[in-house]
Amino acid sequence: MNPLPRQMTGVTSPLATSRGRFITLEGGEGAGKSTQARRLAERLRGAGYEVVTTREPGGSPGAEAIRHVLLSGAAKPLGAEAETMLFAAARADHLATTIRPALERGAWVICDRFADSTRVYQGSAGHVGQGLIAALESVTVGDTRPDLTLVLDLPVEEGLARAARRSAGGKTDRFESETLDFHRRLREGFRALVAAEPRRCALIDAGRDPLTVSNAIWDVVTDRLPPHRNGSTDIP
Ligand code: T5A
Repeated sequence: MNPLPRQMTGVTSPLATSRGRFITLEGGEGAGKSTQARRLAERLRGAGYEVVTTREPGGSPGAEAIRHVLLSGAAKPLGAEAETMLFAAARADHLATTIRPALERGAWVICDRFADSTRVYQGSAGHVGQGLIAALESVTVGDTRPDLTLVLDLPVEEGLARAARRSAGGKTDRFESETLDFHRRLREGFRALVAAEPRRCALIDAGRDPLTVSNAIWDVVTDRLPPHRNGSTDIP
């Protein structure tokens, strides 16, 4: 589980006068997104940036309330389309309350899951029509699209085993308890997303140890989001 969004204040950002950068982490269950979001935030903070770490569903008080409804399974009887609309409602509040204000003041936002999770969980794996998903994304996300999406990829069985070890035999949530076939469709869906949008997305081999994965992520971030075009200092 992710911690609730943390916000660093009082740190001077080298990009304080321009829009911040928006990085999302995506992937199947237990891929290591929360672990890597924390590590990336630490490195960016070490470089002097204000960083907001957040997550979906959730990331604002209203969206956290909707998260509970979704992940407890309470919304499942309403059907996949209704769940999709609830994810969108949570996202709209999260964007308005947390993400856009942070980007506007020049902070870097690192978000554990975002709209691609809806495309893949509800769309590719859950069979909700792409028309509904695209319409909701257009209304909620608008032009607040991620600058970079890191897709953490590893075999389904390994991800589920990690998630199970982390919950130590505790209850699985609404999506963890889906079939193996559903989780395989998720992996294929995320890989297809990277193939379709290679400029925005990067596939990260998440089957390696956490330090190796975080070094690979750092290489992608420094390569794709060089800060010097704003006249600020390089990320070391
Ligand atoms: N969802 C979400 C949708 O269906 N549609 C949507 O639009 C959105 C936004 C969210 C659920 O909602 C669904 C997807 C999800 O099912 P969640 O509780 O936020 O649920 O869970 P997840 O996002 O799936 O995150 P997890 O916590 O399950 O996995 P993470 O964050 O990928 O993994 P992490 O970092 O917590 O690591 C899991 C375990 O593995 C270890 C960690 O220490 C931890 O114990 N680990 C490693 N072990 C070995 N090697 C490594 N490299 C490791 N990295 C981490």
